[in-house]
Amino acid sequence: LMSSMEGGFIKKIVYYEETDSTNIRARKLAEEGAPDGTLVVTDFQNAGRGRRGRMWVSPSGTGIFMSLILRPDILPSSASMLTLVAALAVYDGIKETTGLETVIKWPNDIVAEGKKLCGILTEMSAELEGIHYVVTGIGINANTTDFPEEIRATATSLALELGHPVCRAAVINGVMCAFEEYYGRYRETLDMSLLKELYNQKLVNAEREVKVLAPGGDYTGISHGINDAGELIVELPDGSIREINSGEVSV
Ligand code: BTX
Repeated sequence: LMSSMEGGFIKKIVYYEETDSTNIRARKLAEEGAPDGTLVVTDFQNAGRGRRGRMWVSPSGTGIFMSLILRPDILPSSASMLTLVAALAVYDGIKETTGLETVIKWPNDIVAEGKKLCGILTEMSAELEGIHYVVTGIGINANTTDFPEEIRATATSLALELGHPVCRAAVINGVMCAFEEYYGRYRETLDMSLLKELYNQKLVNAEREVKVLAPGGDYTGISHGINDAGELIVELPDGSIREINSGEVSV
């Protein structure tokens, strides 16, 4: 099923039985010249990573761990929007292949029943004038039913939500098909203007109180969804508006 994906938008699939992190592998392959549309997939990550040095629990035989190499002609400041494009693709791919309805938690989580089902990590190699490549890594808890103690209360999987295991290759295929479509729309404008409305519909934290964890101090406000640049629009209690960038803050 997965090899049948090669040829269109996905130029090449590189599969590892086990690796450190598909993001690390994808970066290495990109440095060696791997083309736009190379997808790196593994069954088991022994050093799966989240943002800011956090780790991503990546057990063998049950999860989806994949990283896509992209070479769009964009400024470094636009790369973080690819996380939002990927989130839409994961939402759609899961819906199409399993029927499960999920929500997006800006910027990089897919959530079901309030628990984390998927995380996305976008990294890039860039200069001020442009990027060399972007790697968008996606981790989906597919058939995992037993999580380590530290995330047991906050993590879930497709199998736990659906009550039965899923075919991981089918989910990967569904997510990549959706990614191709959304990435195409992103490239028309190089921002989120064509995808903003759809994204905001799926957003769990739209029109709700959010806590913003900012370097200068935490604050709360009402989220009004994303703007064209993919920033979260937050209205503070005094009525002032802040547009927050995913690189700077967490909600
Ligand atoms: P994040 O920093 O937003 O989330 C990391 C946090 O999520 C951890 O600190 C932990 O609390 C929790 N967590 C860890 N593992 C899981 C899990 N399996 N399910 C639910 N919650 C968990 C999110 O970072 C970005 C994760 C990207 C993962 C993909 S997998 C393919 C690619 N390769 C790689 O090393 N990373 C990406």
